[in-house]
Amino acid sequence: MQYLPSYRKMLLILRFEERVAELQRTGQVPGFAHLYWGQEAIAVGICHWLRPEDYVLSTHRGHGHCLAKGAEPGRVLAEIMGRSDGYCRGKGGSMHVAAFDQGILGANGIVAASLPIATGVALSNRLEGNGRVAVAFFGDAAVEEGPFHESLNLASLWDLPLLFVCEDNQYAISVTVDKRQGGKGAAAIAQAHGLESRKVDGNDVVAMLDASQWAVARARECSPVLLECATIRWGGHHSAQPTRRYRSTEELEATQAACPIARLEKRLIAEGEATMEELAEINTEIVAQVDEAERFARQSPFPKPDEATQDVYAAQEGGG
Ligand SMILES: Cc1ncc(C[n+]2csc(CCOP(=O)(O)OP(=O)(O)O)c2C)c(N)n1
Ligand SMILES: [Mg+2]
Repeated sequence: MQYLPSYRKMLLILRFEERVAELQRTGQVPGFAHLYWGQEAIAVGICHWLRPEDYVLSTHRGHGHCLAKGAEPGRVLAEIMGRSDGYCRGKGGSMHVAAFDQGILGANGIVAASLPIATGVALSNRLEGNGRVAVAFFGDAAVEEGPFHESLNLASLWDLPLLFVCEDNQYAISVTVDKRQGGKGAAAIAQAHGLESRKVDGNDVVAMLDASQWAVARARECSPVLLECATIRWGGHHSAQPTRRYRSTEELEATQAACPIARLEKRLIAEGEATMEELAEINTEIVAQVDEAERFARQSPFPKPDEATQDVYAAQEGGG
């Protein structure tokens, strides 16, 4: 298998997130953004095996899922910057990017919300017999929520074409998983609900591609599965949160060492799939792509005030 396409996608997500962090620092992004850097191998591994018409449901840390599924970087960045050329016309922002034409049914600020929504989508796919798969991405904290268990139970009971992807980065904001969960993690719980599951090194895109190929194929056969992907969150919970307050220097150094992109670079060079020069060229191309995305987003106007109640739920004439 050739890994350069996955390398490009992971690097695009990293360079994109670095740009979002910079734009947030300089006041170009309203509010905060929960960055996906460090977790790139998971979205890229899963989405590699998805068809354009398959669906993904995302989390508050959703930019990487959108880019891996095929969203245009310029339109994602415009959305994050609140501009009218964004996928949701600038009214969704970082935590609600949705691109229905790409099968991206939405990032989501509610922990564990992706699971029941994906379950409903998978039920509809099953009833229509359209052969589409739904993927629910969620963090380790979602495992502590009721909808996690309800969704796994229904997926198992109804044989849904559904893939659950737990991105276990060990943290819920600043609290580590060992202080929050008494069980053995998402993969073990999935088996208790009658689902097949596997644990994967989510920082190794080769392992992710392998496990994802199996998982997507099983889901397409209406045998729902769960992947528990071990990963590491690089930065703070969001772009403006200092992480040093609760993480030691050793832990932060280990974080950098686990970088999935650096790991793949070593492999590409060792196996002769690319040279250092070629990887540097790819980096230059990706930076140019992100520059273009930023140019596109910056030239896009903010939505007009008189459009404030258009394209949104729970808004009505006269407020309320
Ligand atoms: C139902 C619900 N409870 C609490 C919160 C507040 N909250 C936002 S993100 C977060 C932690 C999420 O951790 P995890 O699911 O592991 O995702 P990560 O941030 O690590 O990617 C919490 C508790 C929320 N948004 N929704
Ligand atoms: Mg987490």
